Amino acid sequence: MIRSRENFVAQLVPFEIADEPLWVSVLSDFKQKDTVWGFVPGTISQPLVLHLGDYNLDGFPDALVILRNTSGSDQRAFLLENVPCNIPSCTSVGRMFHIHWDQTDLAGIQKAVVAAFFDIYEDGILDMLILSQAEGKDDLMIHALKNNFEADAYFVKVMGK
Ligand SMILES: [Ca+2]
Ligand SMILES: [Ca+2]
Repeated sequence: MIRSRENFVAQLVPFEIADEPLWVSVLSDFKQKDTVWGFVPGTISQPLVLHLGDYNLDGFPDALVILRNTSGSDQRAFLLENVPCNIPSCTSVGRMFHIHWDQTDLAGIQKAVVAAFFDIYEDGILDMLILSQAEGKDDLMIHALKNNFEADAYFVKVMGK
């Protein structure tokens, strides 16, 4: 049975926390100097995805997302840091996302299509994996970026038998 996309999204929401759905804007500033970025419209084969992970170990989940330059064809991965709310729309939840525009390693990867957190050296600090697709090529390229964040924290890995 083929379901419509709207139905599929509705089924992913298990319950409402209020009588009316509560929507809070936690990301509103998409402007980098004179350039405006926006989410890449999702498709069935490549849906719009936020990959979550606490890259700076402050206890709040951050996110990686692919954004497209609204006035050009540039498409890049951006790191969204979970920070205290400083805009009126998110005061009820206290947190918001701030886009790291100055992340030069991510900015150097053109035509990014997927970005996710992954702990490459298994040291407890999340690194990043980015897939990009060069113009006119079918094959994807994978980029691994090591997170230089130095955490003053201990990391314990527990493995089951
Ligand atoms: Ca965090
Ligand atoms: Ca790591």
